Amino acid sequence: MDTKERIAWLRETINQANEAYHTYDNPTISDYDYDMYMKELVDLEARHPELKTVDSPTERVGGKVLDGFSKVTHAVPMMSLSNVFSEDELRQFIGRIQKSVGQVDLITELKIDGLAVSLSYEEGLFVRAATRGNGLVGEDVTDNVKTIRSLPLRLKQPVSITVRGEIFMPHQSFRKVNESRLLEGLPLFANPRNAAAGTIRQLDTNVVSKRGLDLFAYTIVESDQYAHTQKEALDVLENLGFKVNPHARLVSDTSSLIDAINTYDTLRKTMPYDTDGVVIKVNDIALHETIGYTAKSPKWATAYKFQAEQVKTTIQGITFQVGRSGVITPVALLDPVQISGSVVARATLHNEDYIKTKDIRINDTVLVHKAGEIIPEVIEVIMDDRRDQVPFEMVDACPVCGSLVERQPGEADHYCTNPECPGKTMNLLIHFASRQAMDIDTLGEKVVAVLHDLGYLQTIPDIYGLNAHKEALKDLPGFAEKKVDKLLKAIEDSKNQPFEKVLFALGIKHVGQKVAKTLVTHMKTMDHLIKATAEELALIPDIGPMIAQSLKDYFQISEHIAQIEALRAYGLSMEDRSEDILGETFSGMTFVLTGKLETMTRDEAADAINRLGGKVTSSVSQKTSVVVAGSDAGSKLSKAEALGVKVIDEKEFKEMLDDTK
Ligand code: 1X8
Repeated sequence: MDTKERIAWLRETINQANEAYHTYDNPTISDYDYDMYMKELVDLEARHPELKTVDSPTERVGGKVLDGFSKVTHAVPMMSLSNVFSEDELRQFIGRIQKSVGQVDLITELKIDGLAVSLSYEEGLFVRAATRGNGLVGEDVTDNVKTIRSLPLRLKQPVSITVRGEIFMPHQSFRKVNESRLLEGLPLFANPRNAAAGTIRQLDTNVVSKRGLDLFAYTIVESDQYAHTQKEALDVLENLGFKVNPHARLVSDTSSLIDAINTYDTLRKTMPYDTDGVVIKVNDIALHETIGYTAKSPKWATAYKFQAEQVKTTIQGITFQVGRSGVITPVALLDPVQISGSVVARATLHNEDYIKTKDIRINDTVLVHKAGEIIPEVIEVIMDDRRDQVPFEMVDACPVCGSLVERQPGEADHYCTNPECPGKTMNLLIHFASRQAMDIDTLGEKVVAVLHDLGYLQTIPDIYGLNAHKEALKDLPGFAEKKVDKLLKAIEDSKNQPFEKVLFALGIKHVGQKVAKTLVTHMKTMDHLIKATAEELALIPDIGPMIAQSLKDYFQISEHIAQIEALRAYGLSMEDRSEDILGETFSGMTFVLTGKLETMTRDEAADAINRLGGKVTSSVSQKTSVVVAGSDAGSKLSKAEALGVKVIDEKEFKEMLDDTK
């Protein structure tokens, strides 16, 4: 097999595996084989760019950073659906249709709770995806939609066709996304629909590729050219290679329609994705024009909306939690109720604005639901039940230490202003010792509270000074000798945790596990990290300006630096020892990478420079030591030449690296 044939074989094999897995839930090859084939194809395409095609499965992995989204005018407007909320309204809808065209068959389909997209194909090749926008003009989200594995990049017939469907985030992906956001200290997505919409508006296609979005196709635009009925249109979509929801049903009278809706309402509770109703359409496509349209929606279709599971309860009190960064979060204490399968007794009230906007008060009767099946949330107050409740006031003193509470302009959260607030400190100490951080097994919430109250633990470094109080600790009630020995041993063992764990354990705002790992990979040592400018930090992939600023703010505080030095003195790791630093050959040198490199990515080149003690910056100045210019280098190269900065090509750069081996 020559390279061209091998590439064709790999594409075919990966595409078939993709379709089997993502469209039919029926895997045909192992994840391992899939990854190996994909890697081989990526490598081959990198070496033979002339053999790359727009429908290659490697197009799905992302790798593009977009500047924004351009506007797209829909050739056929994307209409919305009218809604009905009761059996009565449903009968009226059917009555109007029968008046217009007589007795007809209807088709029912699940209404997927995501965001609608329009997908265009030319001669079978996927060319564009656009959001609904205002129905007439949407946004071009082609690069992001390409990463959705169940979307066919090439149809099974070379047709030029526009298809509409719904992008959604399955529950499993939603849980994973929020779990990792929790660890990163990022705000959680309230529900899968927001998560899907937020993801589609991401500028980094790599991020989109990893979020686990999915897509059901449900409409062919100008479908009369392909089918006589909507049922046939769904079959056409499936035969072209789209993922089509399997729960469509034909009904021919109102009572079987109502039966169908009730079946869907039971079914949806076990579905692995959110649905918010049933779409009901006239099956015969030729009748659509006859029945017609309003300005906004077709008269031959409607959406029957399900009631979300909302439960009535009362707010018995509002309490305030102090997080490790000092954020004060109001939490409603509820009369416990069962919602979507579990007992709920607390619901976050987010912040002052949330409470004020909804005018939530203690003793109010409220409706509570689980946002995205997970996070209990107060939706609204039942005002008819309100008696003489007093309006909510945000606390002006920290509920733990009594210090002043402050809200910065432009922020929704209140913070405790006391840097030594025990609430903050205790949560920070608990976080530091937690399993994902330093993993000091026996230093849990209760032990921290006791040792903190007795004055043994005020700051993080105090943990490592505890062995000096060994005898005193053994005399404390509930601290038998064995327990103290175990605690001190766990503390001693934690000194072996790698730098990335130490960095995460410090509890810096926005520095979760993943961010800590990325920072360590790129900066290597605590000293580099402390000295890095916000610009240098923001050059690291996945590190945005918000994280960069948070790091700068943290290191600005002298107590934080003193703590880090104390921890270093106790023997904690402040540098990456995973891949030994190869040397100091590039120490003191500043590099700028420009243009396209052939044998390595820019990230890999930057890594190699960092590992040899050098720095990489984005712009050329007098201070730049060397510019590495790949092919198509632009203004940075001209600037280097103008300033007389040394310029080398990729080959010379490789030789420099080889010399250090
Ligand atoms: C919206 C949706 C439709 C369907 C499913 N889910 C939706 N969110 C469907 O037809 N199966 S149709 C539609 C619309 O026309 N706005």
